[in-house]
Amino acid sequence: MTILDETAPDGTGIEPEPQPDAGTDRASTWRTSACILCECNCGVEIRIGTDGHTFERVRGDKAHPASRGYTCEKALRLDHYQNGRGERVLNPLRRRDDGTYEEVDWDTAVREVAERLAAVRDEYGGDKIVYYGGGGQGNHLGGAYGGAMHRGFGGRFRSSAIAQEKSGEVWVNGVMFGNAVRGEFDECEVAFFVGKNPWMSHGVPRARTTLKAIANDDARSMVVIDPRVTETAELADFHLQVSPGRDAWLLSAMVAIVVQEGLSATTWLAEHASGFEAVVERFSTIDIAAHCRISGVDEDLVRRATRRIASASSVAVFEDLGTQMNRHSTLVSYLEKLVWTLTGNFANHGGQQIPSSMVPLVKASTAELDPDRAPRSPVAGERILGGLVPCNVIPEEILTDHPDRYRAMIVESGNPAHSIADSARMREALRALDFVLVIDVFMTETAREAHYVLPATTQFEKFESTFFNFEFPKNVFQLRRPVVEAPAGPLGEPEIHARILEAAGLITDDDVAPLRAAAEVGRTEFAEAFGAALAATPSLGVVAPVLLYRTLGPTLPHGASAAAALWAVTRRMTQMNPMGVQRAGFGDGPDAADRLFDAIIDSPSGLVITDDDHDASWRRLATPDGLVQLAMPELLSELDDLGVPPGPTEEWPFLLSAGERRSFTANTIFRDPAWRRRAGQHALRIATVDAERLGVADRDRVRIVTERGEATIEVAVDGGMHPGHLSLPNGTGTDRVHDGARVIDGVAPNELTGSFHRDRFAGTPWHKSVPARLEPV
Ligand SMILES: Nc1nc2c(c(=O)[nH]1)N[C@H]1C(S)=C(S)[C@@H](COP(=O)(O)OP(=O)(O)OC[C@H]3O[C@@H](n4cnc5c(=O)[nH]c(N)nc54)[C@H](O)[C@@H]3O)O[C@H]1N2
Ligand SMILES: Nc1nc2c(c(=O)[nH]1)N[C@H]1C(S)=C(S)[C@@H](COP(=O)(O)OP(=O)(O)OC[C@H]3O[C@@H](n4cnc5c(=O)[nH]c(N)nc54)[C@H](O)[C@@H]3O)O[C@H]1N2
Ligand code: SF4
Ligand SMILES: [Mo]
Repeated sequence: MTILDETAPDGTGIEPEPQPDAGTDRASTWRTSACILCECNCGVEIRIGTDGHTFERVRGDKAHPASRGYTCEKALRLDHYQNGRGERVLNPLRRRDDGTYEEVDWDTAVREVAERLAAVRDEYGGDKIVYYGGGGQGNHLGGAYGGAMHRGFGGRFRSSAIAQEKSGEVWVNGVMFGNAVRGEFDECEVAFFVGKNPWMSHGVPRARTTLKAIANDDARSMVVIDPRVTETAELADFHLQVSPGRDAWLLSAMVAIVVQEGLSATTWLAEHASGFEAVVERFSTIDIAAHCRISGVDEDLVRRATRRIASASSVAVFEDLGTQMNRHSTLVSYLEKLVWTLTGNFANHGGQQIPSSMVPLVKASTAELDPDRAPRSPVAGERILGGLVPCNVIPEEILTDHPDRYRAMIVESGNPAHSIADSARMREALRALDFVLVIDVFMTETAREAHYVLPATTQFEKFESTFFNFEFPKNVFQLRRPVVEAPAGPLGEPEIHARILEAAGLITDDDVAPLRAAAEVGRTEFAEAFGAALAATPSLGVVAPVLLYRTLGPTLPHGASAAAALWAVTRRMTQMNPMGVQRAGFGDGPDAADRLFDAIIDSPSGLVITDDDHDASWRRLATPDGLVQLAMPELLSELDDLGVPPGPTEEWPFLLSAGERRSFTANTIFRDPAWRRRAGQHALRIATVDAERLGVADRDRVRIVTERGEATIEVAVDGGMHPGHLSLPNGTGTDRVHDGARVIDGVAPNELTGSFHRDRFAGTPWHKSVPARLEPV
């Protein structure tokens, strides 16, 4: 039986401390890894049972440089991922005509997958093969190799969950700073959370410790914009309880207060920013009282919160899904950034920084920022940002007779049939494709629509890491080692992609052999040979990560061949930030990158990869004139007409937030519902006044109806909910086989959402304000 720590609370205010090993000195079985459930990837130690696979205990790893022993309650349940009742796929599966699956051996599967991809490429062009996913919250290494496989077949278009959250912010950050920006929450005087509940969703290292430190310090303050009295809002000095979906009115009022009360950092702006006049002109006419009234927040409170931000020596900010998956999301992202840039909070100690990065996950390219060259999706013509087609557009790009429609999809470590808006339409789109390949650990909602399912090893059976490296000034990276042995059958993603490329003849023995020989001689010889091979055969460049895996990979210590792609990554990073790498202890000169790469492989608990000074943010500011760009004309003119404020109508008296992060939600990473111990984790939150008006009590069941679907669900009456607002958890509604029948646990949020309601700049969905009504059952 699995014994997991039950001591950790869930949002009750007590932070789970790393538990000491209760006297059973079995040090040899504690293995170092990380939690895979959110972008923080806290370092953990896992005690493996004598059976070799059970996670008996999980505790925080004090040696991890970012989490330093911290975990939340979710990490303690990682056994439900590794050994849970999810339907694990152990052998490659091929779909029969009747929709059932048969097991085939790897050679057959790989050969047929390569043939099917090549057939689509040859008939329609490789750009008709779209790639989705490439990593979840804990695994990005596979995506590096998957991207290479996709490009090897001529693929151009890709998407991932990031394109239903961050795209608008990617564009705004790109224009204003030319780079991605993060807050220094450890050091800030004021923390500002916009549509973000870090107590539950984290995103900030050691979130609960950090939030409590701010709350307990009279000299520091927290400002939270959220329609619900969340666990974070309860700790805030200023909770602006906005009416759902009306953040654009609230944040434009805040900017107008800065401008009209003369709170701007004018001296700082004169030196560091351009476009101030245009902003002043636009915001000097905003009717602050009217905007506050529409937003539902008391004007005096808005003014006091804004003055607190303006008077602070530093402000760290995090905007997240509450506004990024909502009305006016790109505009709101811009307004939020104006609040802190106008008040001088960029590149100051404790403020907003541009951290170094291994791989720029959330950054717009130069072409994407150029209106004349900006890439667009082939059918719907939607803007591509951060290299990603907006998730909401994917069904439109398939369900059409447009000649450029996608014909095949590779899904790796993602579950779009569950996570993209309008699941019914997404399933229809998958069924309309000539070919669907899914690479996953489990039989998911998406895998059930695939022609082939290739089984991957779990994240605890292989080397893994993420590129969620956003720390500043010291940035952190961890290459995790396997902690349990893989069962026979599944393979790591690098191996899967290498085999597919080889079966298609896109990497040959002639490509591999000389490089392999050079790698055996030494790193310098390898670097020379690799550079020469790419120069001689430029087409090898697109599959370079897989080539590294096959050549450099086998020479790496500890069996870390999957880390081979990091060799190129660390070289690029060192080239871009030699000072940061040097300050982190890797010296300078031509071998610094190799020292960093070797240190990564030798540091199972993770390490500091770059140590920046505060001027680093200025050096990374990549705008044409080297100044922060305050004016975004397309967005300023949006303020001329914000439209009808969303709110209750006769047909749709509620706005539903479809997908709230709770103590026991973790996207669809756990497919075993048993991991959720607490009652009510599946329930629909409703405000007390609304429940009373409708005559429903806690735990009653209701029917929720939206434009796209309906579901029956238990309610949780919540005094902290804004009237007219409903909230459904994310990650529920996954299916599994129980006693031979398929059962669904909870409501899948995207059975209720639509893909046409989306931001007109970034295509991001309006999941947080879906018009809805409730009916008795
Ligand atoms: N426990 C847990 N943690 C997670 C995850 C998980 O599944 N479970 N997933 C991870 C992932 S992938 C992500 S992207 C992050 C997301 O992290 P968050 O964005 O923090 O998570 P959410 O709960 O989706 O939304 C945040 C808040 O938005 C508020 N909100 C709803 N409507 C509005 C509105 O109209 N205006 C404003 N201002 N706020 C509104 C909600 O009340 C909620 O408190 O969490 C990560 N962490
Ligand atoms: N309505 C609504 N929809 C939402 C959201 C919302 O708030 N509301 N949130 C959105 C957000 S922010 C996100 S991030 C997405 C998340 O949705 P997705 O990005 O689609 O992914 P996950 O649910 O995290 O599932 C990841 C998949 O990876 C698989 N997996 C786990 N480990 C491995 C591995 O080692 N290798 C491989 N190959 N596969 C593995 C898991 O089994 C799972 O199928 O959902 C989005 N959808
Ligand atoms: S869920 Fe996030 S905050 Fe919690 S332990 Fe895992 S990585 Fe850390
Ligand atoms: Mo996410």
